Amino acid sequence: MLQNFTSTRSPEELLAEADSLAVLRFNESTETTQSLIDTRVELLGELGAPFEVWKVEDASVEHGTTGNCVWARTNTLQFTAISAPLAQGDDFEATAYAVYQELLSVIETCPHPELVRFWNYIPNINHGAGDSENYKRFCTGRLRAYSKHHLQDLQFPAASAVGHYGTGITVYALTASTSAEHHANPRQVDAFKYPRQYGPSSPSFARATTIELNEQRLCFISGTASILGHSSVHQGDLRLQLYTTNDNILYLLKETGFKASQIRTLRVYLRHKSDLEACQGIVAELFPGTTVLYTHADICRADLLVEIECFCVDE
Ligand code: 3EB
Repeated sequence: MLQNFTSTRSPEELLAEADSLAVLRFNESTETTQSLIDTRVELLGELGAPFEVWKVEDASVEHGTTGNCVWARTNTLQFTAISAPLAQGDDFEATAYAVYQELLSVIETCPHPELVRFWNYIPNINHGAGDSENYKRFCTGRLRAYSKHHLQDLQFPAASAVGHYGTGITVYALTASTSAEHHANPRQVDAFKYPRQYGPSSPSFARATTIELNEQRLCFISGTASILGHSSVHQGDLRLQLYTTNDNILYLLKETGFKASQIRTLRVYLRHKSDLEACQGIVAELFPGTTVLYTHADICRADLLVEIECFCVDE
């Protein structure tokens, strides 16, 4: 069974465990640890300095490096990560293209090439005006790389794309040997069909992706925000944005055949640190008893205050 949790043990110790598939570090750090994935996104709350861990109970994990990618795999799942430095003035489209091109090449030739879930962490995501906003440039580079690998709309996996205050782009991906099913949200326009006003290239992701693994179904709900149709709603109102986000997540649970009680972990990306307490209160009301990780991250649309992603297991 795939497990997702946080731990305050050292990354060396966590990575040394035979069944660790991925260990993720938050915040910017100058220490380098082989195989540790740096999100650079800042953690909020009183968790100390935890690491996020994905592990597969009783599996044996093989680790490797191919070019700039680090990967770890069991007999059914693979995590692959890549980071690229970005200096001021570097072109986000070119960097996104290079990162995705290399990542997709490694995935394509691995034993578990089915795209399930991608995470994108991008510095200064909202910098730049109009079509030159970093996120929009990123979307163009990502889409070009997907096209080069003959992947299009309905093959795009669940994803999150948020900003951080560190340096460099990090993308990491979960892929599988079994076929993945990608899902839409009936209340939202598919991201890959967003109209031109959101940028020259639409974002390449599905609202949710499910896989079946060892008779268990797993569901990855993408970063979900206060968007109805294709429009951001409730600008400036954290509470109403969270209610709409929650509704969107409930629709996605229904679409994918999951129940709210099957949500294992939530990750909340919050634009303003000062919203933390209010956000914690509302999230605790909406998702009672669920393990939540709060991070300080800019959302890819400048008018959104919060985005939430979920990992669910059917059992
Ligand atoms: C949205 O629904 C909000 O570009 O990979 C959410 C999840 C969002 C993933 C991505 C963007 C991405 O459009 C933004």
